[in-house]
Amino acid sequence: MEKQREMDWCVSMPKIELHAHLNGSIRGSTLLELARGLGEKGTIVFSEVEHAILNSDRSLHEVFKLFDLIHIVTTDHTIVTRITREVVEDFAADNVVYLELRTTPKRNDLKGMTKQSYIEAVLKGLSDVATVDVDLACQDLSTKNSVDSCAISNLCDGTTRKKIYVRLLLSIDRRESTESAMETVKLALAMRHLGVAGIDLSGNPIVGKWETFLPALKFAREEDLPITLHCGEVPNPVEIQAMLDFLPRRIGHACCFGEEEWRMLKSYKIPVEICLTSNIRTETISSLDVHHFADLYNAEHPIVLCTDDSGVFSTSLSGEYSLASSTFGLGRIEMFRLAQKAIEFVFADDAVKGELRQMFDSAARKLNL
Ligand code: 6MZ
Repeated sequence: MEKQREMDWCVSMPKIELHAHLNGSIRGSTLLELARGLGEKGTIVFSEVEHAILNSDRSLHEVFKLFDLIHIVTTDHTIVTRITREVVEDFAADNVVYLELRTTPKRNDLKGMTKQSYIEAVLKGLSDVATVDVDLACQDLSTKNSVDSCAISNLCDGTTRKKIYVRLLLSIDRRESTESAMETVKLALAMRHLGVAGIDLSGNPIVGKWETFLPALKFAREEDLPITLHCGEVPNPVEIQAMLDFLPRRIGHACCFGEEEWRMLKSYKIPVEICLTSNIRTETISSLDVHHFADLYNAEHPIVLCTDDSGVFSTSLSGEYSLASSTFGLGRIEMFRLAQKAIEFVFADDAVKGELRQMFDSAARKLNL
């Protein structure tokens, strides 16, 4: 009962999500429905896949096998559009007021999909959201572009309905080549006015080399495109140090840091996107009582709670706050302040930050904080 009350309170509070992978946030019911459809067509064996989807205890290795499966199921423009719409609606229903959604642009010649058309399908999904107003870099949406501008103009009509700011980060997958990573950065730059706000480096941490992605990441930096890196999901001191020395705007996870890496991180004050449930499920952290959240929180190091893959790990951002509260003894004011501090780490511009500050101030008054 008490637990449910705290969860309800976490839902009622405005929140900022900065580390959510689009395809990892897919609704479980949608994934099963799509997989069943492919089973009927004989593309996959549904009974085998069903087991992989429903089994919630997965090691990091198994999670990446599941992503391969999810990508088989989601290789269509219309499906990408549907998933995007549902994911944004789910975050909005959880009172997320600012969402940075990251996704890896995919090319699929069989479906006539290019990296650009993939992102256009994502943008179409944002314009299809019906339950909430989506703010997507409004000021420039009127400019003619390859996306149906009529379809998205209604997102910025200034109504007083519930609103969610959405920005996209384009992910470079660690399996990609230097050229492919560069293509993603160039695409992000070309689509900046459509709500693309930055670059992420993600994918299976035991695959690929930092040097492969460095030219594209350096180019992004030269062009003022903010960067976040998945860093230290597995022990790899050389790579972790190189990543920290690169001074990304944020990093994700930081699970396998040694003493020297903690020292560097703290001295550089790089904000960390923390995904508690994901870290436990993938066993990159053995248990919550040894999770680095506590140390970073007590050291007042910049951190933000995030979901990572809310569909794959059956969680929500409110669930992550509730978990942090029950594990680390955070009270309501502390949780609210933690959510509010994330405003300073978003990749959107100062105008959006200003509006988020006002939203949080007014929520604080309503919640009597
Ligand atoms: C590293 C992860 C991840 O891009 O198809 N991804 N990369 N560590 C994680 N921790 C568990 N969770 C998700 O979303 C799925 C992709 O996001 C990355 C992987 O590259 C995965 O294939 P998109 O929308």
